Amino acid sequence: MNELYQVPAMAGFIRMCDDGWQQGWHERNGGNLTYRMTEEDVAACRPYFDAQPRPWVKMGVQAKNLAGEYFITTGSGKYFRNVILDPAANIGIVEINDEGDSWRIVWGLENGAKPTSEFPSHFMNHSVRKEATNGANRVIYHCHATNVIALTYVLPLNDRDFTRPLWQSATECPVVFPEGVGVCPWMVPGGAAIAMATSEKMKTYQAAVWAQHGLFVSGPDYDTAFGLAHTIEKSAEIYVKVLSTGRPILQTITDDALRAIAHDFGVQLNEAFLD
Ligand code: 2HA
Ligand code: ZN
Repeated sequence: MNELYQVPAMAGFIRMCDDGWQQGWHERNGGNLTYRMTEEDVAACRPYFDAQPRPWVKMGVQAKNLAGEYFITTGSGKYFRNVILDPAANIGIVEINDEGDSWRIVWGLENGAKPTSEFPSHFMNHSVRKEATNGANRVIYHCHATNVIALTYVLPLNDRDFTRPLWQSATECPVVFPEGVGVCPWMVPGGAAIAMATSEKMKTYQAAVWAQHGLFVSGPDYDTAFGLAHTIEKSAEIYVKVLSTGRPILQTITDDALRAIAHDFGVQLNEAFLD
């Protein structure tokens, strides 16, 4: 089993869970992570799969472009804090059926554990991001990023009004998420409705904010996805600190400065979000 944990896809998954825990974004069982495996990842992990896969379970959502894929996923009710101590009990590998509407566990999630309660959201977002990135996207990550959540109480819950202060609060931001962030209103977690609302946003954005709940990000690999969440949360933290001083904002990054960053770094900023 130790060798399974050294397969890069597994090692990176376990490390990212621990990174998120250490950031303070995963109180109790908060947050979830899924990774769409490559054929090489599956081949490297297959020797460790259970002799008998567990039964198929319908998801309530369907994506034809994910038929036959394998995902590493955190477990429902499991704590990110514990993943590094006992991966097999807290995460697992699931296979998707030919219809793209059911999963079955092929490794891990021991003692009757199930994939994350947000698996339908992750699944729909994998489908949308796979399509939007010509197959490059592999990671979907949901965390309870403290300062992003705090801002959902004081900023208008629309994409433009949420993106602008984030772009203005850290100079890297327009380079890291030039299309901006999508914002979903408060919704009941775990169901098909939040899955559909989020995947609608993820057609345009790499990241979506869930009001009074957290952050949902995507990326081609663990570093990029975690880095995106980290960048958005850092910027939110700065803005929260600025607001917390209670002093008027005397200067910020101007729209022309944002355009200049985009020009020099060769990214296309979402012009609809600029004045
Ligand atoms: O896994 O964060 O959104 C617990 C959650 C649900
Ligand atoms: Zn959550």
